[in-house]
Amino acid sequence: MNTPTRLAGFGVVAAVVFGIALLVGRAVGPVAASDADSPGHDTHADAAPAGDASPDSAETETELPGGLMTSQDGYTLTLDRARANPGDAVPVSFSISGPDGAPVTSYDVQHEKQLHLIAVRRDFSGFQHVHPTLSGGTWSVDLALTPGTWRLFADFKATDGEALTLGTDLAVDGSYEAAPPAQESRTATVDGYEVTLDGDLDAGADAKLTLSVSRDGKPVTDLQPYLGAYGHLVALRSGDLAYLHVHPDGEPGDGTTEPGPDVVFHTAVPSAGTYHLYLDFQHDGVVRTAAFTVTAGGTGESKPQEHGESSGHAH
Ligand SMILES: [Cu+2]
Repeated sequence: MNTPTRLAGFGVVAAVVFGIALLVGRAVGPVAASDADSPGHDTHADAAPAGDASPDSAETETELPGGLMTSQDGYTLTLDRARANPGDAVPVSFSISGPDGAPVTSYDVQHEKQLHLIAVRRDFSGFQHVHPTLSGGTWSVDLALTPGTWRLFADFKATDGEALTLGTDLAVDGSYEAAPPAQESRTATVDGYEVTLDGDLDAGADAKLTLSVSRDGKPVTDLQPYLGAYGHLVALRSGDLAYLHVHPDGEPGDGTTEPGPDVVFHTAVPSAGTYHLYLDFQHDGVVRTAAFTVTAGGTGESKPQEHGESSGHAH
């Protein structure tokens, strides 16, 4: 596929994860190219059905963020049961069928796992990032579920396919009160850790986000690798829960990447709007999640966040 080619041009390959997520922000490229009908630009020729000259059909395929669809490229995510009772450890199982209709049983390892499952209630409560176990084409895991509608994201790469993130809803019985709409929030406290987020999101533009971890007022400088990185960042767009999964600049053990307190990410969000960001990080053997809410402006908009303070970190 053309993914590697595009990423090479992007220049922040380290930030890109599981394939398509960040390409969303690159969508400007293909659109402009198709308008110009540049010779040698064969992406659309490959993607569009023969005889269909409409650029729209091809663009739709290449521009969608991850996680919005239950079925894509022949792969379909199906829950064994789309309804569950609430509980602290609710068994949830699902399968992913391939282009031949049969459950996929062979997956490539990405970031140390064959499949990453993200679960979040649709009002952005109860984020979980877990790793189900595979048995005969069925994935199983326990989730902590409160009443409400949950979105499940399966982030995987079937051995015969491209990296995909499929999404589906799980209805959890019981009455509940929806969480209030999130306000902009750039400081998170979890288990005595304080995590701050510095940097702005801009629709379609590369953004540098610096997350800094401290405990008891002291910077944490001995973060532990979790799934091959000092942090994993999931961004979900408010409204449709479009999914982006971002990994930080640098890797543990590469000789230059410090184990905190800063973890630096580069990402590009597909549109202006509000994004919920979840940082998974590991310290003292425990993985914790820090949650943020950030509003992305359109290109050229001014934002209240101060840039200057983070510029001293030479990463
Ligand atoms: Cu994972």
